[in-house]
Order: sequence, then C-alpha cells, then structure tokens
Amino acid sequence: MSKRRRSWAEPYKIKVVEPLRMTTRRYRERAIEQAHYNTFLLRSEDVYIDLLTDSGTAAMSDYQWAGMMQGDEAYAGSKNFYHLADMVRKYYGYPYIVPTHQGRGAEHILAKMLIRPGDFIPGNMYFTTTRAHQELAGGTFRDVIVDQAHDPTSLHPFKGNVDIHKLERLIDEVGADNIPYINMQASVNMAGGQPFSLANLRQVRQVCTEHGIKIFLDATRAMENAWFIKMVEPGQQERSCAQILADMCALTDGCTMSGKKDLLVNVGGFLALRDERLYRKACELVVLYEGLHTYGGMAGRDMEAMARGIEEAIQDDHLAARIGQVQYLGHKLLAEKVPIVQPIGGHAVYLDAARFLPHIRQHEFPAQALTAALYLESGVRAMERGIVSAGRDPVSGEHRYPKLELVRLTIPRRVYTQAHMDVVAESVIACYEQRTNIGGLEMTYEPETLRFFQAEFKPLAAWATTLRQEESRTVGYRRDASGFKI
Ligand code: PM9
Repeated sequence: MSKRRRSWAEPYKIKVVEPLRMTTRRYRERAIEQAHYNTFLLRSEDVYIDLLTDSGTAAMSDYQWAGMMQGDEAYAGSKNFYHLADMVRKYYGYPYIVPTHQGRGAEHILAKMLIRPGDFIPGNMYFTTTRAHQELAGGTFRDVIVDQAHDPTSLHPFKGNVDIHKLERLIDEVGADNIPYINMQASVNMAGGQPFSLANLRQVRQVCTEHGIKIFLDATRAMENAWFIKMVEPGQQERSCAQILADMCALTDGCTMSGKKDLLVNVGGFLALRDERLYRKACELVVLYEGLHTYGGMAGRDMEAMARGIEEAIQDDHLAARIGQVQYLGHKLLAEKVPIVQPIGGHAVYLDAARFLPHIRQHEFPAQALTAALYLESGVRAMERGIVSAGRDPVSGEHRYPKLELVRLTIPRRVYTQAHMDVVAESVIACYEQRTNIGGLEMTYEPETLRFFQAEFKPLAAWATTLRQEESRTVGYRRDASGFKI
C-alpha cells in the first residue's frame, strides 16, 4: 500500500443551502460607513462570507433538527434537560449541570457565587465576557499564561499553558484565601485559539490542590483543545478526543460552557459542577437571572439539539475536518507571507495587524481598520481582537494596550466550503498588497463595557481621502469565462 498522505474530507454531505449575496465595492462603502466602521454593526445581509464569529453560527445536522421536533417545552422537568444532563455526564463527567441562555450566563452565576470584592482570579489570558463578569463581581483578573502566548511568532505548541511560576507568584503575593478559583480556558481565544496541554493542566491541579484553589474550565472549545492534545502531546496520539476531554474535565472542579461553539448549536450554554452545595447555590441564582434550573433560559428543543450536538462534536473525524479547514486557510495565507498568529489555532486564523499595518499606531486601531478594509475589499466580515476588545483599565481609565493586535477570521462549523476559504485567502492577500492605502481610525462613540460590540469609528483624515478617491472603483465580484473574480 502506498504510504502517500491522503486528503481528509468533510464527514457529511450538504442537504440544505442558504444563498449568499455578493455586493459591489460602492455598496460596501456605504454599508461600512453606516456601520461606523464596526463590523458588529453591519447587517448580515450585507456580508458575503461571514467570519465574524464561530459562536452560534454552526450548521446543525439532520439528527439535531429531528431532535428540535422533539422539544418538550414543559416549564419544569423537560425530558430534553435530562438528556442534556446525561450527555454532559457521559462526555464531560460533571455530575451537576445548570443550563444557561449562553456562556456568559454561566460566567455570571459562577462569578456571583465564588468571587468576593477584592478577590483575584488568575486565568490563561483574559476573555472579554469572562473578565467583565469577574470585575462586576468585584474581582481582579490576573494573566498567568506563558509569555509565548503574547508573541504571535512563537511556535510553542501549547501557547494556552499556564506559567506555573506566575501562578505561584500570585498566590504568594495575594494569598490563596483571596483566590477563589483559576479560570482555565481551552483553545485560548484572545491568543489565537491556542491549546493547553494535559501535562500543564496536571501541574495547575497540583498547585491548586496544595493551596485549596478551585479550577474552573472554560470548556467552550475544550473539544478542539483535545484535538490538539491528540495531535501534539506525547503519548496521546492513539487516544480518542473523547478520552482526552474526559481527562481534562477530571482535573477540574467544574466548567462554564458556551454551547454555541464546540457543541454545534445556535444558542445555549451551561454551568457544570462537582460540588452539590455549589450546585444548590447555582440553582438559586439561575432562577433569578436565567430561568428555572431545568431550562435556564433555553427552550426544550434547544437543549435537545445541544445534547445531540455533544455526541457529534466529540467525534475525531468531525474535529479533524473542522480544524483542518482552519489550517487550510492559515497555510494559504502563510504561503503568501501574510503575517498571522502561529501556530494556526483551532477555530480561527488571526491576522497580526501590528505587522500587517505597521504604519498605524495602536491607539489608531489598526486591527479595527483592517476589518473595515477587508469588508470593503470583498464583503468578508472579520472581528477585531486588539486594543478595542481589550477595553479600558477599570482603575486608571486608560486604554489597555494588549501585545496582540489581531483580526480574527473565525470559521463557523460545517458552514463554508474550501472554495470559500480560497476566496477569503485571496481577499486577505489583496488587502495585504494594498496595505499602505489603509489608514487608522478615530473612535467617535465608546460604550463603557465590552466596547468592541457597539463602538463607532470614523477614518482619520488621510485614509478618508483615499477612501473617497476609491469611490469611483466599483469592483465587486463578477463572473468571466474562468469563474468568479474580484
Ligand atoms: N465568544 C466569540 O466570538 C462570542 C462573543 S464575544 C465576541 O469568540 C469564551 C472562550 C468565548 C465566549 C464567547 C464566551 C461567552 C466565553 N468564553 O457568547 O456568552 O469565546 O455564549 O460565551 C464569542 P457566549
């Protein structure tokens, strides 16, 4: 038999399709101006290929849709809740679950239960909603991720790892009594979708057990993290992602979950716990903020889709194709020397806006400007993950200046084909070739919390002039004998 490497293909075929709309450059100029240069404020109808997020954007299977028809919409004790709880026990191993409307609902309840004003919460890099809930509860987030995570060029295979010395230093500095838990995020989002290793999690467990500190896993993309462990960590290659996920969870005290990512559903989340006393407290809080403890803001049909999604999402062939598609796009960009975060992560390719647009200073929002430029170029929608997302320091009120100034091209699960990835790569490369024409932005409206969602911008004077000159260029997509062209 030939030893030649064989291609992988998606482990499904397509039954239902949703048409996409192409637009002209002139149309997009108006659209992005009306959206105040913030891709969150665009109408989705005006987007060609939507890589804003992998959150709630997956295509469900026929098995999941069939489950939607079996929604038990009883106020209390829906059979779908029990199915979901069984699946969480089977694959994640946590005995207690409290459904929530999405991940931040679980983060809110966890923070309210465990954080006292003045506490410190270490984590392997911040995530926007996670840190916001920690701060709302009176806590302070402390970053204990390895330094390599802040370097987009470092090829460290586990850039999601905790730096154990940083964790121990924090314990020495503030005292274990003031650290209710460490937040251990899988596939670290703001670092580029970077995994942690099982060996690192074991070390964290050891330190936390010594000091009586809990570990809460942000399991939003834990299955994708498990895939990287299987690929890279010594001794894990023959194991299934399901076995690795079980090991990851066994080392933790519970998890918060946004089911909108790994779990192939459009809405929903949960908080999972080992401790019965904490579970009872969470049940009290969920009825205040989300809904009864057997639905927590989700419809019965949505819980059924999630229960079925868990079974599908943990399959090795699904994860191979999902992450394979992300890698495919990343390698296309690397081949053209476009600066991206390496290693390529699990759910997205991250453009390194600092190296892409070195002429734009960070306080002129280079990553935000690049998302606008990419949309103008081709109708591809991406998300800023830099200074705008980082927000302001609650004490000093100053911008936080993150080392990473990134644009995230986030791939929804089971939605786009490799041909879409080719178009995206061509669009990014076209922007890269014209990068000196892209200018900075000025923020004209700034919400107090999670500003990236609704902030408004306008181009700085120099770029505004270039944009006006470009107005005569009505490029868009058109078809010629060789296919679609930009
Ligand atoms: N992540 C994302 O696009 C959606 C909202 S932020 C633009 O990446 C982690 C690691 C996440 C996450 C959401 C949440 C919150 C928690 N942890 O959006 O509330 O990536 O379901 O989850 C988004 P929900």
